[in-house]
Amino acid sequence: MRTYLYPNASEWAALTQRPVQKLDQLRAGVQQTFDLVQQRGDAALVDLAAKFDKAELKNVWVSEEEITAALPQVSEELKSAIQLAYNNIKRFHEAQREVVQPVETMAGVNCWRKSVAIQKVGLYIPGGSAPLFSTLLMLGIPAQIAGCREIILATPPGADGSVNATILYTAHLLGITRILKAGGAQAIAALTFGTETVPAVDKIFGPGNQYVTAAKQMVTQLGVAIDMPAGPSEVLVIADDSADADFIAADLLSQAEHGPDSQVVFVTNSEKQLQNVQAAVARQIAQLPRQTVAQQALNNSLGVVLTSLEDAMAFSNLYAPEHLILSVENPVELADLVTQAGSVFMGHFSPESVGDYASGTNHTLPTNGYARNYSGVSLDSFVKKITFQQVSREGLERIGPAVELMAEAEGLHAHKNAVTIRLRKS
Ligand code: HSO
Ligand code: ZN
Repeated sequence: MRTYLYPNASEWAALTQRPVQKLDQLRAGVQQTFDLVQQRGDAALVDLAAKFDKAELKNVWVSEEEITAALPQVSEELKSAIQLAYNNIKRFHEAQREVVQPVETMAGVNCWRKSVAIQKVGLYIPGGSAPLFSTLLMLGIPAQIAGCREIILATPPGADGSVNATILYTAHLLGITRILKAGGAQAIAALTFGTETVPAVDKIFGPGNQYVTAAKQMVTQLGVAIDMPAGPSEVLVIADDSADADFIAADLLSQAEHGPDSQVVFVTNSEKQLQNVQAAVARQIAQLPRQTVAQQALNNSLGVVLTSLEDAMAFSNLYAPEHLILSVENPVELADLVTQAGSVFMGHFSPESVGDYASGTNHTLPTNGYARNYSGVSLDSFVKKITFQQVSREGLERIGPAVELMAEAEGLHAHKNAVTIRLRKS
């Protein structure tokens, strides 16, 4: 952890800089994958699974038998933990439903807005060392509440051609039956262009490696929407002397273990607390199975001491972290000053892990400084908001002259005429 004692405000911008993502170099390779999938459809997916996942696939879709066989492989304890998370996430996202509110903007002129599900969505769940079935809950639950007509789950197969049993169990719980064995840029290609068996979708969600990230960026040029631009996962912890250094170290390490490029930032108003946290991190990391990954992330991480918690908050707002933990005596006061963060964890007993898994909030959040201008995934991410209006004859008489005048002033006479012609007829 690089440490900085009382850096000047003029130095903060440099300290809050993320490493630049080098996605441009990946584009040519991703484009080749796109071409293959576009030309050869499912056959290309089979070839690419052999090449990248070392899997021999007879069918790119998970069969019903595979799902049935997976269900008993998940322990009852894990099933009830998943159920608890499911209930909380569902509750929190259900509350995001918007009621239609008709507004009579003037007599006889009625306007309203209605949320309508995005019809076809693709959910990408990475495989590999940590199969994130929790991410499937975070994407599948709002998709289900929104009423998306088709939900396609794409996830890479293991070398034996199978999909992780807990991912299959979670999909089953969510009622998702279309599970595509495809990872990387080829999964994004299949969801974008469609194949003989894969429907092309309207929006693609979910995290992935840099190929997936580059591919998702590229398909936005082709009319497919994506959840948000992605970068490595990150946490910023603000703590004062009231915090327990062991708790903070655990929070920093929980983010560091995600990947070697994870971003971990610790900001405090106490030099003593910085030392305590560093010592606690050194103690705890030795016990972690993923210590090599966590250590790499920690090597690029940052510990900063500032003169006040207000300064710490200003530093955090500049960084715009994906996760912000306020491990301070009065988190409510400090939380009022948050202007840029994906999700905020307040007080000493709100570790990021609870939000990652089960409290109810969504863990698909803006990284890489995008918390400046993006929100995390929510029910809104799965709907379009369509506006409607209905104007009566009397309403048109009231509003029409203003429209005619404005249309004429813009030189758009056909616009004016669409009103005039109606008002002229009896
Ligand atoms: N912290 C991750 C989400 C996650 N954590 C999934 C554990 N599983 C999002 O930044
Ligand atoms: Zn996490």
